[in-house]
Amino acid sequence: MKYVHDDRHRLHFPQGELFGGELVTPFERPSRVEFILRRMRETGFGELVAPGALDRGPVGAIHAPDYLDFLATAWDEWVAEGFHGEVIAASYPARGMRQIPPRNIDGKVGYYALASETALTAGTLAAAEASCAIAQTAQRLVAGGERAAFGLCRPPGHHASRDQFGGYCFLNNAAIAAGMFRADGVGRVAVLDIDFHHGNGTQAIFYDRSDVLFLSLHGQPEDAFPYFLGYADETGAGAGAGATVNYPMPPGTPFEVWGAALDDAIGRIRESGAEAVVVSLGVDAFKEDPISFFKLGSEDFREAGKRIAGPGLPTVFLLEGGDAIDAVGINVVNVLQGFEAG
Ligand code: SP5
Ligand code: ZN
Repeated sequence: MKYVHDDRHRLHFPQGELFGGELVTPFERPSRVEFILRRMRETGFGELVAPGALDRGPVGAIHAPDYLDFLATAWDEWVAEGFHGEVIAASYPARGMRQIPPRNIDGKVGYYALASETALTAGTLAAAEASCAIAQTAQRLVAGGERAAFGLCRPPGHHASRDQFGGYCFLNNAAIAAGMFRADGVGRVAVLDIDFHHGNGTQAIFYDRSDVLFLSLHGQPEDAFPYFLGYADETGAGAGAGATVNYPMPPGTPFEVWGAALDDAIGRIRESGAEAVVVSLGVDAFKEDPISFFKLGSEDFREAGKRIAGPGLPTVFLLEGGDAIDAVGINVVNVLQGFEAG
């Protein structure tokens, strides 16, 4: 399988993540990519491809112009305001308040943020655009006839909505890739999100559309980030009724239960008539992930990959979450190897 990567992800490495009232080194860090690359090389898996230039059209089809403008100007405005730290949201348009982006950058960040753990820095937009270009190149490989491709996207994307960043995400790579399949004339696309966290951004982007099916396996919102979306009764709206499927699961969920949800999701992809699949490939369902609570082992990821291959559809794998430990490389490559064996 071809895989797409380049080094520009390093431009995004905030010093701080707001966690338990402290600023800690972000869980989402550059070494995640190194662990995966090392494992790809160790196992001789696949063939490295460099990304092409970012195609801004498909980005603008998913994200709002004012949001893209915010991402482009936030750092400079923050510095001009006299702030010395990284861009972190502190004030939000909460219940009962007006949803109007203010002029002041401190307020504007709150308007365009969905959570405060994610800091934006000088290099963040460049890294997010490079990550998106990786996703686009992986999509192009598959649209061009490859059975599958893997994009080592960093920063990840599935929490980013049309006009909000957070959960370590800025541009929604999976949504942009799915939109590109549609623009290529693929009638129906499925986004299968197996990251431990609910793909709130992807869900919101496609919630009222029938042409992109969204299925997500995740920690239930009662207990897990992003907390405010991902319940089972969210099934789509309007033309999109029935095209969103959520599998929220409780702390301690083992592979037997998670795998049954995966089988159900795959069955729905088969029935939907989808002609391509985008997999939001987070491996934070792993039992040792520090911010998650499922109990998958490394071999379970291989089995998951095998099952994802079942429908025989062209498939783009895009990296989402999964912590920076050796196992992140093993688990990602296990999914991809399982897919190829499946
Ligand atoms: C892409 C991705 O995986 N984003 C995840 C963002 C999660 N950020 C907030 C994490 C809060 C975790 N709280 C865990 C408590 C652990 N005891
Ligand atoms: Zn995650």
